[in-house]
Amino acid sequence: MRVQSIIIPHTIHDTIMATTKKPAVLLIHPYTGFWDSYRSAPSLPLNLLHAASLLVDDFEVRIIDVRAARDWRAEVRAGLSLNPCLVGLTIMTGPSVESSVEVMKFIKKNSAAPVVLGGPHATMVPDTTLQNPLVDYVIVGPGENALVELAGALARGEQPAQDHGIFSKSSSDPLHNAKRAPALDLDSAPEIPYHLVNVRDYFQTYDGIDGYLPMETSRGCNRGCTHCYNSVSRAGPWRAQSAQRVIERLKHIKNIIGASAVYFVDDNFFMDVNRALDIADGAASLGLKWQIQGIDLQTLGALGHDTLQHLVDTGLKRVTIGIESGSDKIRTMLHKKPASREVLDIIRRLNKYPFIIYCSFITNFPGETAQDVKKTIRLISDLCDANPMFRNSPVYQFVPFPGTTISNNAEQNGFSRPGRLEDWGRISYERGYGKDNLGLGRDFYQALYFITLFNDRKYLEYLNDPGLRILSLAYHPIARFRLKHGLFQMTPEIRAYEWISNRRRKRNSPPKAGA
Ligand code: B12
Repeated sequence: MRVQSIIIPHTIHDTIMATTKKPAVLLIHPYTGFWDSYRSAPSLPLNLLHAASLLVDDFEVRIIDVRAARDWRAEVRAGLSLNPCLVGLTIMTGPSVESSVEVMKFIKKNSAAPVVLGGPHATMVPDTTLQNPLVDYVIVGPGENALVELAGALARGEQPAQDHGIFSKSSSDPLHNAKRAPALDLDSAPEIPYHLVNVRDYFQTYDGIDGYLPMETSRGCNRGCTHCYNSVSRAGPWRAQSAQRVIERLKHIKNIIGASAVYFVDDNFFMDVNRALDIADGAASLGLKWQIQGIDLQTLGALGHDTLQHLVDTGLKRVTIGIESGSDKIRTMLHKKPASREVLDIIRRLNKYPFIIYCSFITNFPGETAQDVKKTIRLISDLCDANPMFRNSPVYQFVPFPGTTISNNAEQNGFSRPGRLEDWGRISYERGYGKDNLGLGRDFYQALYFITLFNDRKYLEYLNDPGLRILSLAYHPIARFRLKHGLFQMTPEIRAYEWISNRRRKRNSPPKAGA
Protein backbone atom coordinates (compact mmCIF):
# COMPACT_ATOMS: atom_id res chain seq x y z
CA MET A 1 0.00 0.00 0.00
CA ARG A 2 1.65 3.20 -1.13
CA VAL A 3 0.87 6.77 -0.37
CA GLN A 4 -0.37 8.19 -3.65
CA SER A 5 -1.31 11.67 -4.67
CA ILE A 6 -4.65 12.41 -6.34
CA ILE A 7 -3.17 14.40 -9.19
CA ILE A 8 0.14 13.21 -10.65
CA PRO A 9 2.46 16.12 -10.03
CA HIS A 10 5.95 16.48 -11.44
CA THR A 11 8.10 17.31 -8.49
CA ILE A 12 8.36 15.90 -5.02
CA HIS A 13 7.43 19.28 -3.64
CA ASP A 14 4.23 19.32 -5.70
CA THR A 15 3.43 15.87 -4.42
CA ILE A 16 3.76 16.97 -0.85
CA MET A 17 1.65 20.03 -1.48
CA ALA A 18 -1.01 17.88 -3.12
CA THR A 19 -1.27 15.45 -0.20
CA THR A 20 -2.32 16.36 3.29
CA LYS A 21 0.69 14.86 4.97
CA LYS A 22 4.20 13.95 3.99
CA PRO A 23 4.70 10.49 2.52
CA ALA A 24 6.54 8.19 4.87
CA VAL A 25 9.84 6.38 4.34
CA LEU A 26 10.95 3.61 6.68
CA LEU A 27 14.66 2.84 6.98
CA ILE A 28 15.90 -0.19 8.88
CA HIS A 29 19.35 -1.14 10.19
CA PRO A 30 19.75 -4.91 10.65
CA TYR A 31 21.97 -6.74 13.10
CA THR A 32 25.61 -6.32 11.96
CA GLY A 33 27.60 -9.10 13.58
CA PHE A 34 29.83 -10.10 16.47
CA TRP A 35 32.31 -7.28 16.07
CA ASP A 36 29.56 -4.67 16.37
CA SER A 37 28.02 -6.33 19.40
CA TYR A 38 31.47 -6.56 21.06
CA ARG A 39 31.38 -2.79 21.55
CA SER A 40 29.73 -0.95 24.41
CA ALA A 41 26.92 0.23 22.09
CA PRO A 42 26.01 -0.39 18.45
CA SER A 43 27.57 1.90 15.84
CA LEU A 44 25.49 4.95 14.97
CA PRO A 45 23.66 4.10 11.71
CA LEU A 46 25.57 6.68 9.66
CA ASN A 47 24.65 4.77 6.49
CA LEU A 48 20.92 5.45 6.95
CA LEU A 49 21.40 8.93 8.39
CA HIS A 50 23.46 9.99 5.38
CA ALA A 51 21.13 8.27 2.94
CA ALA A 52 18.16 10.11 4.51
CA SER A 53 19.81 13.51 4.65
CA LEU A 54 18.23 14.97 1.48
CA LEU A 55 14.88 13.36 2.21
CA VAL A 56 13.90 14.67 5.59
CA ASP A 57 12.30 17.95 4.54
CA ASP A 58 9.79 16.37 2.19
CA PHE A 59 9.19 12.95 3.74
CA GLU A 60 8.39 11.63 7.15
CA VAL A 61 11.43 9.43 7.71
CA ARG A 62 11.53 6.78 10.45
CA ILE A 63 14.69 4.84 11.31
CA ILE A 64 14.37 1.52 13.11
CA ASP A 65 17.50 -0.16 14.38
CA VAL A 66 17.26 -3.88 15.04
CA ARG A 67 20.40 -3.62 17.20
CA ALA A 68 18.95 -1.01 19.51
CA ALA A 69 15.23 -1.89 19.48
CA ARG A 70 13.66 -3.74 22.40
CA ASP A 71 11.18 -5.33 20.02
CA TRP A 72 12.03 -4.62 16.39
CA ARG A 73 8.95 -6.41 15.09
CA ALA A 74 6.66 -4.10 17.06
CA GLU A 75 8.59 -1.05 15.83
CA VAL A 76 8.51 -2.21 12.21
CA ARG A 77 4.79 -2.94 12.48
CA ALA A 78 4.21 0.60 13.79
CA GLY A 79 6.34 2.02 10.98
CA LEU A 80 4.43 0.06 8.36
CA SER A 81 1.16 1.49 9.66
CA LEU A 82 2.31 4.84 8.20
CA ASN A 83 1.99 3.27 4.72
CA PRO A 84 5.56 4.11 3.72
CA CYS A 85 6.24 4.60 0.02
CA LEU A 86 9.32 2.43 0.55
CA VAL A 87 11.14 0.47 3.22
CA GLY A 88 14.93 0.65 2.90
CA LEU A 89 17.53 -1.57 4.54
CA THR A 90 21.29 -1.29 4.62
CA ILE A 91 23.40 -4.41 4.16
CA MET A 92 27.00 -5.45 4.65
CA THR A 93 28.21 -8.85 3.48
CA GLY A 94 27.75 -11.50 6.18
CA PRO A 95 25.45 -11.70 9.20
CA SER A 96 23.79 -8.42 8.25
CA VAL A 97 22.41 -10.14 5.13
CA GLU A 98 20.93 -12.94 7.25
CA SER A 99 19.31 -10.45 9.59
CA SER A 100 17.99 -8.36 6.66
CA VAL A 101 16.35 -11.40 5.10
CA GLU A 102 14.55 -12.07 8.37
CA VAL A 103 13.36 -8.45 8.56
CA MET A 104 12.31 -8.41 4.89
CA LYS A 105 10.21 -11.55 5.37
CA PHE A 106 8.44 -9.79 8.19
CA ILE A 107 7.83 -6.69 6.04
CA LYS A 108 6.50 -8.67 3.09
CA LYS A 109 4.17 -10.60 5.38
CA ASN A 110 2.75 -7.42 6.85
CA SER A 111 2.67 -4.90 4.01
CA ALA A 112 2.90 -4.29 0.29
CA ALA A 113 5.51 -1.53 0.63
CA PRO A 114 8.38 -1.85 -1.86
CA VAL A 115 11.64 -2.99 -0.27
CA VAL A 116 14.90 -1.26 -1.18
CA LEU A 117 18.39 -2.50 -0.32
CA GLY A 118 21.46 -0.25 -0.21
CA GLY A 119 24.90 -0.25 1.43
CA PRO A 120 28.23 -1.97 0.70
CA HIS A 121 26.88 -5.42 -0.09
CA ALA A 122 24.00 -4.22 -2.30
CA THR A 123 26.50 -1.99 -4.10
CA MET A 124 28.95 -4.79 -4.76
CA VAL A 125 26.48 -7.51 -5.71
CA PRO A 126 23.40 -5.77 -7.12
CA ASP A 127 22.45 -8.71 -9.37
CA THR A 128 21.91 -11.50 -6.83
CA THR A 129 20.56 -8.95 -4.36
CA LEU A 130 17.86 -7.81 -6.78
CA GLN A 131 17.01 -11.39 -7.74
CA ASN A 132 15.85 -12.14 -4.21
CA PRO A 133 12.04 -12.32 -4.23
CA LEU A 134 11.83 -10.08 -1.16
CA VAL A 135 13.70 -7.21 -2.84
CA ASP A 136 12.12 -4.67 -5.20
CA TYR A 137 14.93 -2.14 -5.69
CA VAL A 138 18.66 -2.00 -5.15
CA ILE A 139 20.67 1.19 -4.78
CA VAL A 140 24.26 1.00 -5.98
CA GLY A 141 26.63 3.57 -4.46
CA PRO A 142 25.74 6.66 -2.46
CA GLY A 143 22.19 6.79 -1.18
CA GLU A 144 21.46 10.50 -0.79
CA ASN A 145 20.31 11.47 -4.31
CA ALA A 146 19.18 7.97 -5.18
CA LEU A 147 16.75 7.84 -2.29
CA VAL A 148 15.25 11.22 -3.19
CA GLU A 149 14.73 10.04 -6.77
CA LEU A 150 13.26 6.71 -5.79
CA ALA A 151 11.04 7.87 -2.93
CA GLY A 152 9.85 10.80 -5.07
CA ALA A 153 8.87 8.53 -7.95
CA LEU A 154 7.16 5.98 -5.72
CA ALA A 155 5.26 8.66 -3.80
CA ARG A 156 3.97 9.96 -7.14
CA GLY A 157 2.96 6.46 -8.14
CA GLU A 158 5.58 6.40 -10.90
CA GLN A 159 8.40 4.03 -11.73
CA PRO A 160 11.87 5.49 -11.18
CA ALA A 161 14.28 5.83 -14.07
CA GLN A 162 17.28 3.46 -14.07
CA ASP A 163 19.41 6.32 -13.01
CA HIS A 164 21.14 7.38 -9.78
CA GLY A 165 22.28 3.81 -9.24
CA ILE A 166 18.69 2.55 -8.96
CA PHE A 167 18.17 -1.05 -10.07
CA SER A 168 14.50 -1.88 -10.35
CA LYS A 169 12.93 -5.31 -10.55
CA SER A 170 9.92 -4.01 -12.41
CA SER A 171 12.07 -2.60 -15.21
CA SER A 172 12.11 -4.50 -18.50
CA ASP A 173 15.87 -4.91 -18.14
CA PRO A 174 16.36 -5.07 -14.37
CA LEU A 175 20.07 -5.84 -14.33
CA HIS A 176 20.94 -3.22 -16.88
CA ASN A 177 23.78 -1.19 -15.36
CA ALA A 178 21.96 1.72 -13.79
CA LYS A 179 23.82 4.98 -14.21
CA ARG A 180 25.27 6.02 -10.86
CA ALA A 181 24.21 9.21 -9.13
CA PRO A 182 26.63 12.09 -9.65
CA ALA A 183 29.02 12.34 -6.67
CA LEU A 184 27.50 14.36 -3.88
CA ASP A 185 29.19 17.66 -3.06
CA LEU A 186 30.11 16.75 0.52
CA ASP A 187 30.79 20.33 1.53
CA SER A 188 27.38 21.66 0.65
CA ALA A 189 25.45 18.56 1.73
CA PRO A 190 23.15 19.24 4.69
CA GLU A 191 24.04 18.00 8.18
CA ILE A 192 22.85 14.47 8.78
CA PRO A 193 19.45 14.26 10.50
CA TYR A 194 20.62 13.16 13.95
CA HIS A 195 17.10 13.73 15.29
CA LEU A 196 15.90 10.57 13.52
CA VAL A 197 17.60 8.40 16.15
CA ASN A 198 18.22 8.59 19.85
CA VAL A 199 21.89 9.48 19.43
CA ARG A 200 22.76 8.81 23.06
CA ASP A 201 21.90 5.13 22.56
CA TYR A 202 24.94 5.03 20.29
CA PHE A 203 27.54 6.80 22.41
CA GLN A 204 30.40 4.33 22.66
CA THR A 205 33.01 3.90 25.35
CA TYR A 206 36.52 3.13 24.22
CA ASP A 207 39.57 2.91 26.45
CA GLY A 208 37.85 4.68 29.32
CA ILE A 209 36.53 7.57 27.25
CA ASP A 210 32.74 7.82 27.03
CA GLY A 211 30.65 9.59 24.44
CA TYR A 212 32.35 8.58 21.18
CA LEU A 213 30.32 9.29 18.04
CA PRO A 214 31.41 8.31 14.53
CA MET A 215 31.61 10.88 11.73
CA GLU A 216 32.31 10.53 8.01
CA THR A 217 34.16 13.52 6.52
CA SER A 218 35.49 12.11 3.24
CA ARG A 219 34.87 9.27 0.80
CA GLY A 220 37.16 7.03 -1.17
CA CYS A 221 40.84 6.16 -1.05
CA ASN A 222 43.41 6.28 -3.83
CA ARG A 223 45.61 3.46 -2.56
CA GLY A 224 44.10 0.75 -4.75
CA CYS A 225 44.48 -2.30 -2.49
CA THR A 226 43.31 -5.21 -4.59
CA HIS A 227 41.01 -6.78 -1.98
CA CYS A 228 39.31 -3.58 -0.83
CA TYR A 229 35.68 -2.72 -1.53
CA ASN A 230 36.83 0.79 -2.39
CA SER A 231 38.07 -0.27 -5.79
CA VAL A 232 34.48 -1.21 -6.66
CA SER A 233 32.05 0.66 -4.46
CA ARG A 234 33.48 4.04 -3.90
CA ALA A 235 34.94 4.35 -7.37
CA GLY A 236 36.16 7.83 -8.16
CA PRO A 237 38.69 10.17 -6.62
CA TRP A 238 39.00 10.80 -2.89
CA ARG A 239 36.67 13.66 -1.96
CA ALA A 240 36.33 15.45 1.34
CA GLN A 241 34.58 18.08 3.36
CA SER A 242 36.72 21.12 4.09
CA ALA A 243 38.30 21.34 7.53
CA GLN A 244 36.13 24.37 8.22
CA ARG A 245 32.94 22.42 7.51
CA VAL A 246 34.11 19.48 9.61
CA ILE A 247 34.87 21.79 12.53
CA GLU A 248 31.33 23.22 12.29
CA ARG A 249 30.05 19.65 12.48
CA LEU A 250 32.27 18.91 15.46
CA LYS A 251 30.78 21.92 17.24
CA HIS A 252 27.34 20.49 16.53
CA ILE A 253 28.07 17.05 17.99
CA LYS A 254 29.81 18.57 21.00
CA ASN A 255 27.46 21.43 21.84
CA ILE A 256 24.08 20.20 20.62
CA ILE A 257 24.40 16.44 20.89
CA GLY A 258 26.75 16.19 23.85
CA ALA A 259 29.46 13.91 22.40
CA SER A 260 32.86 14.05 24.04
CA ALA A 261 34.91 12.21 21.45
CA VAL A 262 34.79 11.54 17.72
CA TYR A 263 35.66 8.51 15.63
CA PHE A 264 36.36 9.50 12.01
CA VAL A 265 35.28 6.50 9.94
CA ASP A 266 36.67 7.78 6.62
CA ASP A 267 38.33 5.25 4.37
CA ASN A 268 41.51 7.33 4.45
CA PHE A 269 41.31 10.37 6.70
CA PHE A 270 44.89 11.48 6.03
CA MET A 271 44.83 11.70 2.24
CA ASP A 272 45.19 15.45 2.74
CA VAL A 273 47.50 15.84 5.73
CA ASN A 274 46.95 19.60 6.13
CA ARG A 275 43.19 19.15 6.22
CA ALA A 276 43.60 16.42 8.83
CA LEU A 277 45.83 18.65 10.98
CA ASP A 278 43.36 21.54 10.79
CA ILE A 279 40.57 19.22 11.89
CA ALA A 280 42.76 17.94 14.71
CA ASP A 281 43.24 21.53 15.90
CA GLY A 282 39.49 22.08 15.70
CA ALA A 283 38.80 18.96 17.77
CA ALA A 284 41.36 20.05 20.36
CA SER A 285 39.89 23.53 20.66
CA LEU A 286 36.54 21.91 21.43
CA GLY A 287 38.06 19.48 23.91
CA LEU A 288 37.02 16.47 21.80
CA LYS A 289 39.24 13.39 21.91
CA TRP A 290 39.47 11.69 18.53
CA GLN A 291 40.42 8.53 16.68
CA ILE A 292 40.47 7.56 13.05
CA GLN A 293 39.43 4.45 11.19
CA GLY A 294 41.48 4.81 8.03
CA ILE A 295 45.11 5.81 7.54
CA ASP A 296 47.72 3.96 5.52
CA LEU A 297 51.03 3.03 7.08
CA GLN A 298 53.14 4.88 4.50
CA THR A 299 51.42 8.16 5.35
CA LEU A 300 51.69 7.54 9.09
CA GLY A 301 55.32 6.50 8.78
CA ALA A 302 56.18 9.65 6.85
CA LEU A 303 54.89 12.02 9.57
CA GLY A 304 57.71 13.68 11.47
CA HIS A 305 58.09 13.89 15.24
CA ASP A 306 56.60 17.38 15.54
CA THR A 307 53.50 16.38 13.63
CA LEU A 308 53.05 13.16 15.58
CA GLN A 309 53.49 14.99 18.88
CA HIS A 310 51.01 17.59 17.67
CA LEU A 311 48.47 14.84 16.94
CA VAL A 312 48.94 13.49 20.45
CA ASP A 313 48.55 16.99 21.90
CA THR A 314 45.30 17.52 20.00
CA GLY A 315 43.77 14.41 21.60
CA LEU A 316 44.44 11.61 19.09
CA LYS A 317 43.68 8.32 20.83
CA ARG A 318 43.82 5.71 18.09
CA VAL A 319 44.59 5.10 14.43
CA THR A 320 43.43 2.04 12.49
CA ILE A 321 45.51 0.56 9.69
CA GLY A 322 44.90 -2.34 7.33
CA ILE A 323 48.16 -4.30 7.52
CA GLU A 324 46.41 -7.57 6.56
CA SER A 325 49.43 -9.88 6.14
CA GLY A 326 52.99 -10.47 7.31
CA SER A 327 53.88 -12.32 4.13
CA ASP A 328 55.53 -10.15 1.49
CA LYS A 329 54.16 -12.43 -1.21
CA ILE A 330 50.62 -11.72 -0.04
CA ARG A 331 51.37 -8.04 0.57
CA THR A 332 52.54 -7.68 -3.02
CA MET A 333 49.38 -9.39 -4.25
CA LEU A 334 47.29 -6.92 -2.21
CA HIS A 335 49.35 -3.95 -3.46
CA LYS A 336 50.15 -3.23 0.18
CA LYS A 337 53.19 -1.15 0.92
CA PRO A 338 55.66 -1.20 2.63
CA ALA A 339 57.26 -4.64 3.06
CA SER A 340 56.66 -6.43 6.36
CA ARG A 341 60.16 -5.62 7.71
CA GLU A 342 59.39 -1.92 7.34
CA VAL A 343 55.94 -2.37 8.89
CA LEU A 344 57.73 -3.56 12.01
CA ASP A 345 60.26 -0.72 11.87
CA ILE A 346 57.61 1.99 11.50
CA ILE A 347 55.42 0.67 14.29
CA ARG A 348 58.44 0.22 16.56
CA ARG A 349 59.51 3.83 15.83
CA LEU A 350 56.07 5.01 16.91
CA ASN A 351 56.32 3.41 20.33
CA LYS A 352 56.97 6.68 22.11
CA TYR A 353 53.57 8.11 21.23
CA PRO A 354 50.63 7.29 23.47
CA PHE A 355 48.02 6.54 20.80
CA ILE A 356 46.79 3.06 20.00
CA ILE A 357 47.81 1.66 16.61
CA TYR A 358 45.06 -0.79 15.78
CA CYS A 359 45.95 -2.97 12.79
CA SER A 360 43.68 -5.33 10.92
CA PHE A 361 44.86 -8.74 9.69
CA ILE A 362 43.31 -11.19 7.24
CA THR A 363 44.26 -14.72 6.26
CA ASN A 364 43.13 -17.39 3.78
CA PHE A 365 43.72 -15.32 0.66
CA PRO A 366 43.71 -17.32 -2.57
CA GLY A 367 47.27 -18.56 -3.06
CA GLU A 368 48.12 -18.15 0.64
CA THR A 369 49.93 -21.06 2.28
CA ALA A 370 50.58 -22.23 5.83
CA GLN A 371 54.02 -20.58 5.56
CA ASP A 372 52.40 -17.25 4.73
CA VAL A 373 50.06 -17.30 7.72
CA LYS A 374 53.00 -18.20 9.95
CA LYS A 375 54.62 -14.94 8.83
CA THR A 376 51.46 -13.04 9.73
CA ILE A 377 51.36 -14.65 13.16
CA ARG A 378 55.04 -13.88 13.66
CA LEU A 379 54.54 -10.26 12.62
CA ILE A 380 51.65 -9.82 15.06
CA SER A 381 53.71 -11.30 17.86
CA ASP A 382 56.73 -9.11 17.03
CA LEU A 383 54.58 -6.00 16.79
CA CYS A 384 53.13 -6.70 20.24
CA ASP A 385 56.69 -6.77 21.59
CA ALA A 386 57.78 -3.72 19.57
CA ASN A 387 55.11 -1.27 20.67
CA PRO A 388 52.91 -1.47 23.78
CA MET A 389 50.27 0.60 21.98
CA PHE A 390 50.00 -1.88 19.11
CA ARG A 391 46.70 -3.78 18.87
CA ASN A 392 45.77 -6.40 16.31
CA SER A 393 42.30 -7.15 15.05
CA PRO A 394 41.30 -10.75 15.46
CA VAL A 395 42.71 -12.43 12.35
CA TYR A 396 39.80 -12.41 9.90
CA GLN A 397 39.26 -14.72 6.97
CA PHE A 398 39.36 -13.25 3.50
CA VAL A 399 36.05 -12.56 1.75
CA PRO A 400 36.12 -12.12 -2.03
CA PHE A 401 34.21 -8.90 -2.61
CA PRO A 402 32.90 -9.15 -6.18
CA GLY A 403 34.59 -6.86 -8.65
CA THR A 404 37.87 -6.61 -6.73
CA THR A 405 40.98 -7.90 -8.49
CA ILE A 406 41.48 -10.65 -5.94
CA SER A 407 37.92 -11.84 -6.21
CA ASN A 408 38.26 -12.02 -9.98
CA ASN A 409 41.39 -14.15 -9.51
CA ALA A 410 39.58 -16.37 -7.01
CA GLU A 411 36.77 -16.84 -9.51
CA GLN A 412 39.25 -17.83 -12.20
CA ASN A 413 40.64 -20.37 -9.75
CA GLY A 414 37.38 -22.13 -9.06
CA PHE A 415 35.53 -19.93 -6.59
CA SER A 416 31.95 -19.57 -7.72
CA ARG A 417 30.07 -16.63 -6.36
CA PRO A 418 27.05 -17.46 -4.24
CA GLY A 419 24.00 -17.42 -6.46
CA ARG A 420 21.53 -16.22 -3.84
CA LEU A 421 21.46 -13.26 -1.47
CA GLU A 422 21.00 -15.60 1.53
CA ASP A 423 24.17 -17.48 0.66
CA TRP A 424 26.18 -14.26 1.04
CA GLY A 425 24.87 -14.14 4.60
CA ARG A 426 26.92 -17.22 5.41
CA ILE A 427 30.13 -15.70 4.04
CA SER A 428 31.88 -13.38 6.43
CA TYR A 429 35.17 -12.18 7.83
CA GLU A 430 34.53 -14.52 10.75
CA ARG A 431 33.36 -17.60 8.82
CA GLY A 432 35.36 -17.27 5.61
CA TYR A 433 34.10 -18.06 2.11
CA GLY A 434 34.10 -21.84 2.14
CA LYS A 435 37.69 -22.49 1.00
CA ASP A 436 40.62 -23.58 3.11
CA ASN A 437 43.53 -22.25 1.06
CA LEU A 438 46.04 -22.92 3.85
CA GLY A 439 45.05 -26.56 4.19
CA LEU A 440 45.11 -26.29 7.98
CA GLY A 441 41.47 -27.24 8.57
CA ARG A 442 38.48 -25.12 9.60
CA ASP A 443 39.28 -25.26 13.33
CA PHE A 444 42.57 -23.49 12.74
CA TYR A 445 40.85 -20.28 11.59
CA GLN A 446 38.51 -20.30 14.55
CA ALA A 447 41.37 -20.85 16.99
CA LEU A 448 43.46 -18.11 15.36
CA TYR A 449 40.53 -15.68 15.49
CA PHE A 450 39.85 -16.44 19.14
CA ILE A 451 43.45 -16.28 20.29
CA THR A 452 44.07 -12.99 18.47
CA LEU A 453 40.99 -11.56 20.14
CA PHE A 454 42.72 -11.86 23.51
CA ASN A 455 46.48 -11.80 22.84
CA ASP A 456 46.65 -8.03 23.39
CA ARG A 457 44.66 -5.74 25.67
CA LYS A 458 41.93 -4.64 23.28
CA TYR A 459 39.26 -6.39 25.33
CA LEU A 460 40.01 -3.97 28.16
CA GLU A 461 39.49 -1.07 25.78
CA TYR A 462 36.25 -2.43 24.31
CA LEU A 463 34.53 -4.51 26.97
CA ASN A 464 32.37 -2.97 29.66
CA ASP A 465 31.12 -6.17 31.26
CA PRO A 466 33.22 -6.60 34.46
CA GLY A 467 32.85 -10.40 34.45
CA LEU A 468 34.08 -10.73 30.86
CA ARG A 469 36.91 -8.30 31.59
CA ILE A 470 38.17 -10.45 34.44
CA LEU A 471 37.94 -13.65 32.39
CA SER A 472 39.67 -11.97 29.46
CA LEU A 473 42.42 -10.68 31.73
CA ALA A 474 42.99 -14.20 33.06
CA TYR A 475 43.11 -15.68 29.55
CA HIS A 476 45.37 -12.97 28.08
CA PRO A 477 48.76 -14.57 28.98
CA ILE A 478 47.59 -17.94 27.64
CA ALA A 479 46.51 -16.36 24.35
CA ARG A 480 49.83 -14.55 24.07
CA PHE A 481 51.75 -17.76 24.77
CA ARG A 482 49.70 -19.70 22.23
CA LEU A 483 50.30 -17.03 19.57
CA LYS A 484 54.02 -16.81 20.21
CA HIS A 485 54.48 -20.56 19.99
CA GLY A 486 51.96 -21.28 17.26
CA LEU A 487 49.72 -23.45 19.48
CA PHE A 488 46.35 -23.52 17.77
CA GLN A 489 45.19 -27.07 18.50
CA MET A 490 43.02 -28.21 21.40
CA THR A 491 41.21 -25.06 22.37
CA PRO A 492 38.50 -25.94 24.93
CA GLU A 493 38.52 -22.27 25.94
CA ILE A 494 36.56 -21.43 22.78
CA ARG A 495 33.62 -23.63 23.85
CA ALA A 496 33.86 -22.23 27.38
CA TYR A 497 33.78 -18.65 26.06
CA GLU A 498 30.77 -19.37 23.85
CA TRP A 499 28.93 -20.97 26.73
CA ILE A 500 29.63 -18.07 29.09
CA SER A 501 28.82 -15.31 26.63
CA ASN A 502 25.59 -17.02 25.51
CA ARG A 503 24.44 -17.30 29.11
CA ARG A 504 25.30 -13.66 29.83
CA ARG A 505 23.63 -12.47 26.63
CA LYS A 506 20.44 -14.37 27.43
CA ARG A 507 20.39 -12.94 30.92
CA ASN A 508 21.21 -9.34 29.97
CA SER A 509 19.44 -8.55 26.75
CA PRO A 510 16.20 -9.05 24.88
CA PRO A 511 16.43 -11.39 21.88
CA LYS A 512 17.61 -9.71 18.69
CA ALA A 513 17.39 -10.76 15.07
CA GLY A 514 20.28 -12.89 13.96
CA ALA A 515 21.94 -12.62 17.37
C1 B12 B 1 31.74 1.90 11.04
C2 B12 B 1 32.10 0.62 10.32
C3 B12 B 1 31.85 -0.57 10.97
C4 B12 B 1 31.14 -0.70 12.30
C5 B12 B 1 29.67 -1.14 12.11
C6 B12 B 1 28.91 -0.27 11.14
C7 B12 B 1 27.43 -0.57 11.11
N1 B12 B 1 26.63 0.41 10.80
O1 B12 B 1 26.99 -1.65 11.36
C8 B12 B 1 31.98 -1.82 12.93
C9 B12 B 1 33.22 -1.15 13.49
C10 B12 B 1 31.33 -2.65 13.99
C11 B12 B 1 32.37 -2.57 11.68
C12 B12 B 1 32.72 -3.89 11.69
C13 B12 B 1 33.11 -4.55 10.54
N2 B12 B 1 33.23 -4.09 9.33
CO1 B12 B 1 32.92 -2.28 8.92
N3 B12 B 1 33.02 -0.44 8.42
C14 B12 B 1 32.68 0.63 9.02
C15 B12 B 1 33.10 1.82 8.17
C16 B12 B 1 34.49 2.25 8.64
C17 B12 B 1 32.19 3.01 8.18
C18 B12 B 1 30.75 2.70 7.81
C19 B12 B 1 30.01 3.98 7.64
O2 B12 B 1 29.29 4.39 8.52
N4 B12 B 1 30.26 4.70 6.51
C20 B12 B 1 29.63 5.95 6.21
C21 B12 B 1 28.35 5.73 5.41
C22 B12 B 1 27.68 7.05 5.13
O3 B12 B 1 28.73 5.14 4.16
P1 B12 B 1 28.01 3.82 3.62
O4 B12 B 1 27.82 2.87 4.72
O5 B12 B 1 28.70 3.36 2.43
O6 B12 B 1 26.56 4.36 3.22
C23 B12 B 1 26.30 5.04 2.00
C24 B12 B 1 25.88 4.11 0.86
O7 B12 B 1 26.41 2.82 0.98
C25 B12 B 1 24.40 4.15 0.85
N5 B12 B 1 23.62 3.30 1.72
C26 B12 B 1 23.99 2.60 2.79
N6 B12 B 1 22.93 1.97 3.31
C27 B12 B 1 21.86 2.28 2.57
C28 B12 B 1 20.53 1.89 2.69
C29 B12 B 1 19.61 2.36 1.76
C30 B12 B 1 18.19 1.95 1.88
C31 B12 B 1 20.04 3.22 0.71
C32 B12 B 1 19.09 3.71 -0.26
C33 B12 B 1 21.39 3.59 0.60
C34 B12 B 1 22.28 3.13 1.54
O8 B12 B 1 24.12 5.48 1.25
C35 B12 B 1 25.08 5.91 2.23
C36 B12 B 1 25.33 7.38 1.98
O9 B12 B 1 25.80 7.60 0.68
C37 B12 B 1 33.15 1.17 6.74
C38 B12 B 1 34.11 1.84 5.78
C39 B12 B 1 33.51 3.11 5.24
N7 B12 B 1 34.27 4.15 5.22
O10 B12 B 1 32.33 3.18 4.88
C40 B12 B 1 33.52 -0.27 7.08
C41 B12 B 1 32.92 -1.37 6.25
C42 B12 B 1 31.45 -1.11 6.09
N8 B12 B 1 33.13 -2.59 7.12
C43 B12 B 1 33.45 -3.59 6.47
C44 B12 B 1 33.83 -4.81 7.08
C45 B12 B 1 34.38 -5.89 6.15
C46 B12 B 1 33.70 -4.99 8.45
C47 B12 B 1 34.03 -6.28 9.19
C48 B12 B 1 33.30 -7.47 8.60
C49 B12 B 1 35.50 -6.57 9.27
C50 B12 B 1 36.40 -5.41 9.47
N9 B12 B 1 37.54 -5.49 8.88
O11 B12 B 1 36.13 -4.45 10.17
C51 B12 B 1 33.58 -5.99 10.63
C52 B12 B 1 32.65 -7.01 11.16
C53 B12 B 1 31.18 -6.66 11.26
C54 B12 B 1 30.64 -7.53 12.33
N10 B12 B 1 30.68 -8.85 12.09
O12 B12 B 1 30.25 -7.08 13.36
C55 B12 B 1 33.45 -3.38 4.98
C56 B12 B 1 32.13 -3.89 4.38
C57 B12 B 1 32.32 -4.61 3.09
C58 B12 B 1 31.07 -5.40 2.76
N11 B12 B 1 31.15 -6.12 1.68
O13 B12 B 1 30.07 -5.42 3.39
C59 B12 B 1 33.66 -1.84 4.94
C60 B12 B 1 33.10 -1.17 3.70
C61 B12 B 1 35.18 -1.57 5.13
C62 B12 B 1 36.07 -2.13 4.04
N12 B12 B 1 36.90 -1.31 3.45
O14 B12 B 1 36.10 -3.28 3.72
N13 B12 B 1 32.34 -1.77 10.59
